[in-house]
Amino acid sequence: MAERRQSSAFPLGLLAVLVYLFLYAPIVVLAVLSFSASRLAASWGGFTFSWYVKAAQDPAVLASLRNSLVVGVAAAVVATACGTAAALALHRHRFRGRGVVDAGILLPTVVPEIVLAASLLLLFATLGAPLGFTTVILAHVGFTVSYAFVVVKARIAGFDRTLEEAAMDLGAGPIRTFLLVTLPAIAPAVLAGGLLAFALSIDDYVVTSFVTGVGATTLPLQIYSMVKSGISPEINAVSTVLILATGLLLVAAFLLEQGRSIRTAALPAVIGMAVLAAPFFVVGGPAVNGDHELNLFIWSNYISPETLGKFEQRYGVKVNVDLYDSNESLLAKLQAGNTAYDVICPSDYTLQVLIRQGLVRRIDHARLPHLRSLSPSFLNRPYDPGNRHSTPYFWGTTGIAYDRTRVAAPIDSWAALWDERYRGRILMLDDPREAFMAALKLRGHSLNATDPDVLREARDLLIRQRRLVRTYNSTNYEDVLLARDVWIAQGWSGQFAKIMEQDPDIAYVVPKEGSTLFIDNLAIPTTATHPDLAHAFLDFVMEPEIAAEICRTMHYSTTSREALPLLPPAIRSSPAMFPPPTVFDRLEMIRDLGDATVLYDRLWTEVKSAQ
Ligand code: N2P
Repeated sequence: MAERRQSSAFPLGLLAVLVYLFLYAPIVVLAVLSFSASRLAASWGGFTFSWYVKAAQDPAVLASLRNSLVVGVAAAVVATACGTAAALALHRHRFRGRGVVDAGILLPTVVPEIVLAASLLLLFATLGAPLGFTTVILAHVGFTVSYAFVVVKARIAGFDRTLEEAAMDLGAGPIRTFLLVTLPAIAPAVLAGGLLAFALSIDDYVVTSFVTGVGATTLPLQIYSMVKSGISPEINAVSTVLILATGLLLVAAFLLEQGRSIRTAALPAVIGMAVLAAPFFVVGGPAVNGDHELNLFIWSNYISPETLGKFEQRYGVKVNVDLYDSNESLLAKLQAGNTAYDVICPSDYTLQVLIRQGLVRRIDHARLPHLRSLSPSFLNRPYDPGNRHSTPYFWGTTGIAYDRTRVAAPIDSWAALWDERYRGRILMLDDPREAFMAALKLRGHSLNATDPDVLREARDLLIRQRRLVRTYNSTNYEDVLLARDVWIAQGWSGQFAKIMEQDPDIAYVVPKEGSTLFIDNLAIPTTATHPDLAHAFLDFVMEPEIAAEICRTMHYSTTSREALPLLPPAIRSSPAMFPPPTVFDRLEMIRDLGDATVLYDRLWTEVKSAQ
């Protein structure tokens, strides 16, 4: 019998080991790479500790870490207090419907996080609550309270109430009884609940991304925005610290739950907290000056920290940057309201929507002396006549970049993105209008088509293409091509122009069937809290030297006529950045399509969810 048990335990044990390996392999890889000296996030280049030092000195990382700690502690304290109170109340009072109340508290643990996030945002918008620290803390209390409740409830199930009665009989009032008898007995559970709530709060991305506002970026949001602006090993270091700290806090919570003493659990808890707080002691906290800040919401890969540093220096201010990768997310954020962005960067067709909905304010040309240095071809366009609401920032094209040594070069048609030979090696922008553009152009239609039959045909083409597509990516698509994860990619010109400087095997083409010309513009939201500084920023980036620097570092095409002579010849002659007139002839601009936008969204969802 004993023997049989042993033999059946073996494969089970092996299975358990494999499952653990599977679960922990990504974390181990991440942790190992965080010590790699190579600049590429996914390759080993010898041991170094420098990414940790760099992360600890990065003001954005420090600010977000501090925010995470403030939110985590506040949410944990409130959630644990509420969870404990609810657990005690349900333990003491028997009443009809108790089961329902009990289950009701657990609801947030089973509701999909995205639904919770959207409903919280809706609630705050209805109440007119400005998004920021308070809303993030309230939201975190909302989803952590159930966990605190469960942990405390499990513990007090075995709590002997006669102790309380004895204390009362001896003359102690309810408060004294609670403080001297009940609380000490359930303290380990309360602490465990608190630690769990804290760990969950520190880790959260989805809910936070919905309800946060300017200045309340937490560490997970910061990590994501670092991923968006190009993967660097610094992210590996930050992520490793985050995983280590939450892991230790969870161990402490687990020990307490198992009935271990508070002293035993103190060690992992204190180390976990210390790991999170360490960067503050190493380099001191970031300096923040609430009155002198500019909140910028801009496309990723659109401005460098160096350029922002120059603006900060000149005006003695701090620039907070949030990044996005689609016009749709910019629009969603602004339409939800209560954001405090001072400057945004919508594309032509999105600017048109924002103007119509009154979400951007009129700009004062008297405060924009450098407007004159821009090229007239980007001014006074139909989406913003007279530039009453915006200044053009960058322009570019959508096209295909590919590795000419691995595909049948030269490529000149959108059909290449449907070529079976490149199955699994194709990348498409994760963008409804741009993906549909490729399919529409391939069939000879306008990229602003609204005929449902034409759009359904394009949808079918895109569904057919799905199994050839390795990934949809609008963020760092150029890196994916540079690493040869794909050989052929749809994307926007600037980021491709950048990698073409590093890698002569990469070519860029605007397909013969035609493509998108975009003009992305700076505008000031109606809700901006620093409109003066926003004007200063708009003018700053139009100064010819600054405009040239932005163009040189980001490789998107400048709208400044006076910046052109200041550009190095390699950039001036880049066909991806400054295409010949023949290419212009086949470009079209995306227009806002009003009601038909809903159709695009629906069909795009069908493409993305097709099997
Ligand atoms: C920047 C993408 C360019 C924006 N990451 C295209 N409108």
